[in-house]
Amino acid sequence: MHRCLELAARGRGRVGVNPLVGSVLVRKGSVIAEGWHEGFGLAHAERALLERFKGTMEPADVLYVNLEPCCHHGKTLPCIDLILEKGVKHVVYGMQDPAEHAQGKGILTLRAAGVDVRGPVLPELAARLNRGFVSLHTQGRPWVTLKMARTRAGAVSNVDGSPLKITSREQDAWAHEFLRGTHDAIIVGVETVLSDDPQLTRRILNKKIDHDSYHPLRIVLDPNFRIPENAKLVSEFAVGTIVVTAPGNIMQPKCASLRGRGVNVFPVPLDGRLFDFAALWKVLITSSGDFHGVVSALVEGGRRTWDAFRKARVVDEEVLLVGDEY
Ligand code: AOF
Ligand code: ZN
Repeated sequence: MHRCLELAARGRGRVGVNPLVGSVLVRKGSVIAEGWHEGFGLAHAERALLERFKGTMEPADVLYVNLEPCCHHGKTLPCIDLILEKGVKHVVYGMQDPAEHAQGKGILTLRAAGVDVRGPVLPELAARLNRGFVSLHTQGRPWVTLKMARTRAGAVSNVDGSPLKITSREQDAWAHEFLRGTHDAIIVGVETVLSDDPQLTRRILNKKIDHDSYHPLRIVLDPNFRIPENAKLVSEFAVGTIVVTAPGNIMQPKCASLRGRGVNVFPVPLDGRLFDFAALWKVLITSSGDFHGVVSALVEGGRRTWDAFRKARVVDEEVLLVGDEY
């Protein structure tokens, strides 16, 4: 199951609103085939494995998968049909699928067909890996982590509001590797773009770590469409950046210009001076064009953005980095 979770994580940034799923086939204690869900709309993990496996299934072979196999017709055919067709007799799953079309139906159907199904195995780790997918199906919105940094004295910026370098190289390395690396998107308010002109990429701080493979999407909340056209997020790093703004701004020439560079500009109605959260989630969890939705977001600031998320009671986890000033 640990191997399933490792394989599953390879789908990060590719599966959109789908779960991260990995699967292994075990014979006499050894893994003889592997598969994982490689992208939105593509084969599920078990299907990827079973289609790739060219050997003959033996009665004692065990198929492991970190999410209950599906029995519904979605963008792909039900995995349980292929599991039965290939003659798999033993299945071990990590957790039940919280989606309405599942919730144990896959397990029951396999058992009814005579398959020995065991689980859940390591359900806490499985649910932690898929906390975004679980949040989508239980809370109707992405999992939200708030990231903050402050000095030991409590400052989050200089007295005049200008940015203050608070965290150490080691803390930055951790934030890039483990925080940015485990969320589908980073969210910032436009104030942060105006004051810091950030890149919001995962940078190689420790050359031994391969940060190149995965970069979360970058989302800027910009009600009044103040983002400068020369901001790094919409010039150097235009592809993979999403600017969310009030619907009235879509007619501005700047919108066409940003879209021409590959920036996604999404209109979301306001509720007072801020975005209507329900409308924001709807846009973020809906697939459109090359955007397949996000189920987890790391809110990196600034202060007003943190406050808005807290006030709306949509924060699942807060990470506080305490540093000296650098
Ligand atoms: C995945 N990958 O490996 C597994 C999934 O629209 P579809 O056909 O891609 O179905 C998506 C649903 O299938 C998803 O919500 C989840 O309930 C189930 N299992 N999905 O994308 C996988 N095993
Ligand atoms: Zn499936």
